[in-house]
Amino acid sequence: MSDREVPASEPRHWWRLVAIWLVVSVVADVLYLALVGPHIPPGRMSSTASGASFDFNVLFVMAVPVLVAVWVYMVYAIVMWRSSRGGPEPAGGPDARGHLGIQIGWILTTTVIVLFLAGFGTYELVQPEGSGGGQGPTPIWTPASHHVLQVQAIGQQWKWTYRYPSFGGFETNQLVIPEDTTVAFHVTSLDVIHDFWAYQLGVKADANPGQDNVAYTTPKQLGTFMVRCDELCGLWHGAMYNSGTVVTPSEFESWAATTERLLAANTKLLPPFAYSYIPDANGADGGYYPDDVDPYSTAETYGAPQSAGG
Ligand SMILES: [Cu+2]
Repeated sequence: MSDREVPASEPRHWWRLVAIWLVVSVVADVLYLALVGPHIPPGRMSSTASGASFDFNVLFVMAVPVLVAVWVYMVYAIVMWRSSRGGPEPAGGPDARGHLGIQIGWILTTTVIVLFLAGFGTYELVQPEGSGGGQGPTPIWTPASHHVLQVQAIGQQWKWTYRYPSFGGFETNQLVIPEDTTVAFHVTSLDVIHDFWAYQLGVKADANPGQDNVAYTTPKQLGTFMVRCDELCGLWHGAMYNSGTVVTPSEFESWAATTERLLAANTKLLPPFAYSYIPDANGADGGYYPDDVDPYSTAETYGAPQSAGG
């Protein structure tokens, strides 16, 4: 900014503001990264969770200098140009209108920030393997690993169950997955729209009836994570949650083999594993339950209108 219209006695406000902004921004960003950054949710439990935490930190580190610029200017103006300091009535600073430097600087800075964030955001959305978001039945961004464990997450009012197609398709309400193994969650629903949200894994995918919605992640830490329904799905939506566990690959293999054996009798009563099920409680025309165990099949009053003789 030019000093041409500023009296010689005036301090160089512009350079002072820039210096204060620079120092406060650097200090605030360093403090943020040291004190807050490591604790930003959803944490580091999986590849996709780490990615989400990293993105939050990048956004915050970029936003802080913008916030500081506004606050520094405001505080500086309140202190320097308040009328109780005496002197002549404040008449505003040097002209900004028509100032080519300010115009170019303003447009360049905002353009660079917005374009960088658009590019960065798009890249981060793609890697790794779609960032833990549901990609529909035919994912574009697939894992490099060829050892991918398939786990089906089935939402229904109001609980989650899980099927393991590579272990005979058994169904359980326990979500157990192995560490350091890429997992493909196949998310679907038997009734209304739910949303499978494995919070600490950074995985979130809509559960739609009749749809197979795939989301990938690779667990990186042992422990427990929360699973919540994140789509308002009826009266007990708020109670639709359980937890999952990341165990070592060998613990997983033995858990899965044991559970497959223990549930073998139940698994026989289930429909064969499929990537989605027709959400029809009557069962007679392809619903999730086979006719002989369908809890609704005797009444046949629920669901679509019945044909004659039904
Ligand atoms: Cu739900």
